[in-house]
Amino acid sequence: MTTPRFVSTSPARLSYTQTSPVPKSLGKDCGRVPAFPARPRGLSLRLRSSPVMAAAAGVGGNGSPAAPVDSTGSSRIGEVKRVTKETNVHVKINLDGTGVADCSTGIPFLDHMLDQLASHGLFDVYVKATGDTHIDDHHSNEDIALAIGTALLQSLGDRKGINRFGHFTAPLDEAAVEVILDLSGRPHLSCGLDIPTQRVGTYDTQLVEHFFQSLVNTSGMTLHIRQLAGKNSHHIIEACFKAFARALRQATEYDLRRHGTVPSSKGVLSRS
Ligand SMILES: [Mn+2]
Repeated sequence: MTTPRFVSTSPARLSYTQTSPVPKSLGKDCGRVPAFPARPRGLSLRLRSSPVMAAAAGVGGNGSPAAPVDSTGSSRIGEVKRVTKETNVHVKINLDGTGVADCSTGIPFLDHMLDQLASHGLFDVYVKATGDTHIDDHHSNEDIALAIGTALLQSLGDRKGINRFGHFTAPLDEAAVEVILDLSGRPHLSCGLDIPTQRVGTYDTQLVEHFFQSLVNTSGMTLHIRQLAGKNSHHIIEACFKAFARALRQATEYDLRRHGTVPSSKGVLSRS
């Protein structure tokens, strides 16, 4: 079965702000605008849509009310390219997507879980990664989660008008997992999973908590995961990702009664 390509719903043109020298290693990506535009390090990429395209977009693709049109008309898309000696990761996330997943991480079970994130969050999730999986999946798992967290941080922008909180409990047969999250800007993870086997397929089940810890650290999210029931490791992890996807969808959707204001009594939601 072929997976449809990531579809970006609205960006009409791209502009780079804050000029700085482009690293030579990334230079070849900077002279053109491919389907997934490279984000050179040190540059801030702004995706803008025209008023016509914003109107055509109508109701938000994630089932939320249409995004309030802000002064910048920014799309809620985050993109990260992360290259180290251990891994090469490219992530793109559209919060207002339609559930399209295009994920190839080198870790088959993680591909399956990221498909859950897209499908149940109604996000468009693009992840391409290569890494030192000949050692084990640790570095790839961690760096992909770090990049997804950074992409979420970017896509959320100033977090104006969103619900901020999300809470969902997902069952999968005998398993049930509850996820509570707050897009507070403050990284915190409490992970109460009790996974009975060391591996699912080739995937080390210790890496589930490490995935969420890494994602929390870069996104600035408070995340509580609680396992209510479960005996089968695959079921427990999949229920966890499904609950996370739905809770994140809820938190990122718009609360129309907020009229585009920041959902904080402090007036600011940031990581600082
Ligand atoms: Mn690590």
